[in-house]
Amino acid sequence: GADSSTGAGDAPAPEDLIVGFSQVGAESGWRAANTKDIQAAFEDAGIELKFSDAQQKQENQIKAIRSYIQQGVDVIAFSPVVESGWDTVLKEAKDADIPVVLTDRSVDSADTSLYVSFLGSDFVEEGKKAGNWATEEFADADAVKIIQLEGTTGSAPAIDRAEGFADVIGSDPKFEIVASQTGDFTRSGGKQVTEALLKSNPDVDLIYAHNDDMGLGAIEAIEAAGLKPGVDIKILTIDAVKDGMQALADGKINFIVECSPLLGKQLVDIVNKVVAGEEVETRIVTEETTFTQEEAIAALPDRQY
Ligand code: GYE
Repeated sequence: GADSSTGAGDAPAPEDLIVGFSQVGAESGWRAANTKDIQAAFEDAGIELKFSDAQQKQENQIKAIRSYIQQGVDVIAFSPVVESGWDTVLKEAKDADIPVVLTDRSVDSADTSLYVSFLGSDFVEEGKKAGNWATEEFADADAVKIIQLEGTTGSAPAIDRAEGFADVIGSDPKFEIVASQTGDFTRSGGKQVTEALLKSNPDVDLIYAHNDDMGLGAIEAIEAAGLKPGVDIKILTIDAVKDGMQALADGKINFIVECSPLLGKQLVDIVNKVVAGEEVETRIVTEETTFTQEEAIAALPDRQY
């Protein structure tokens, strides 16, 4: 807290601020890039960032948030691993007058006064973009069997990416999701689930993975089964991290919907506004694109993460 403040609306100096950030985990390339970007942005801004990694466990995030409340940080930011079950701890932050910013993932709390802003992607839109590609890619097919590799159960991106995709492909009965299981957004999860599901569904046409890492795990499983990823079985993913883009350029993935992890600068901006008592937008949506194999080849040399 600043002690040199002279009146309402005065922005405290960056070196007087402390922000507590509770990260989901280190499950994917996306997450690694997100962590790096957030840490770098606060470093550049000269604002102290307390950082904790919840290892994909909600109880760890709740503990971290409570400890930030106890320490009296100026702002709490976090990326909620799952959507539900946050009201109690968010109420505790509110009672302690500590503003909370949701970063990357949302909560399903009915009381939106529990947080000041939600900065991140529109995951339903991402799922729709994935569905639109599938519709075009398989325009001439009579039947399309799909395996869906879901993200972490109960997480906003897993729920919304499934929903957006189903919304689009659901209008054409030739598309059938023959199996859908969580791979927890990890490469090893994607590999294990694909290995198992390929045995019962050897004639699958498309794997829709909720992130690149699970798609990369699926590639390993498909190759181990003696098949060609991207050719015998097409692969559609979300994120566009470097390893995913490389696999896309190599022809092993067929299409990637981008989800940007570069949220650091915007988060710093929100923090600065909140502590200065300025209005902040309650929802800030990240701008994103999509990549074909040709576009991945062109974009790879400049890809930062
Ligand atoms: O797509 C996935 C990560 O919440 C948008 O989490 C994020 C997702 C991202 O593990 O790779």
